Amino acid sequence: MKPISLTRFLIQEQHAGHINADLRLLIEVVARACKTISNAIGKGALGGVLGEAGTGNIQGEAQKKLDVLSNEILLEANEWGGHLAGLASEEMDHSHPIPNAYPKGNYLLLFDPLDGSSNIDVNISVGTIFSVLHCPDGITEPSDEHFLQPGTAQVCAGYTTYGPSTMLVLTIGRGTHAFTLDREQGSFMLTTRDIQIPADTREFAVNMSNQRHWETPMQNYIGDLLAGKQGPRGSDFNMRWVASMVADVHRIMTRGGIFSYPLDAKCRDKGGKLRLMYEANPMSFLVEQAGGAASTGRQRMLDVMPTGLHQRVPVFIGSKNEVETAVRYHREFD
Ligand code: AHM
Ligand code: MG
Repeated sequence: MKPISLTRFLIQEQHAGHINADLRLLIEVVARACKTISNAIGKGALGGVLGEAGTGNIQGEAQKKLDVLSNEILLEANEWGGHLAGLASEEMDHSHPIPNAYPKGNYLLLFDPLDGSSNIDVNISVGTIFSVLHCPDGITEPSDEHFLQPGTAQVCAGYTTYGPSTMLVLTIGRGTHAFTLDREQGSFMLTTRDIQIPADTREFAVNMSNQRHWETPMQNYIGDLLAGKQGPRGSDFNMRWVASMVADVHRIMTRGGIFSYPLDAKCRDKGGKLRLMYEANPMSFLVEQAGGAASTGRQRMLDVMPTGLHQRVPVFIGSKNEVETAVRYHREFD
């Protein structure tokens, strides 16, 4: 049977009363912006878009040309549609209220326009991650504080992975679904409905070069995985690390696994490496909706009460039983 398009999927969800017209439009606009980003990435060196932009973001990280371009594409596409009250991006210092010249809606959109940007110049998968919240009642010009809502408040989350094929993975809180971009038609087509992440796994993803900087429970957890069949876990575990969170989480969506970016001595002062609002929360919503779990190691990710727009957190995400095991190592140590 021919797969249905994202447009048709969203109209069906609207008719069933699961989303309203504004949220449908918002998702369509984000998906369209992701197609534009996909085209820019696909051109590679021919498009003149590789390399450094020569600027830095608020977190002191060097921006790539594609970081800046992807941010502009998402901003421009979403500003005038009338479905948003404001936007926030990993690449912008502060949130961006919709200018008064445009119609306004009731949603807030947050995004990491191009995640994994260290991989752009080497032609390895990168992605876009986004999260949608309600704008608090009575607020027409939201500021940073209005975005500080826990992950449980998300009404929608998704990512696009720009790999051998471009895929959009989406949740509106009713399962997690994957759409593949049909490049000839220019449409995202529903290719997996209701993704189910296996509860058990023998595959983990972590930057092992940080091992000496980790806390004791993380050292113990990974040490036991590496001990293999003879160790306390009684199994040989395999390791994969793309260094693009979107690609690593997409692999877990497809065949299970655990992804971790824990606290380490280098990122301890910042609270972790990955960002709660643009990376951890949307990915945690998607993974939970696919039967997986997500934690900081000490707390369910979606329950974390944010204190800053660019706040960072430790991340353990993926197959349910494996995430619970990693959390147990932390609980028993603390
Ligand atoms: P970015 O948003 O600046 O691209 O940073 C986030 C990325 C994640 O995609 C990835 O998991 C991690 O940083 C890679 O870190 P490392 O360079 O330590 O491997
Ligand atoms: Mg990122």
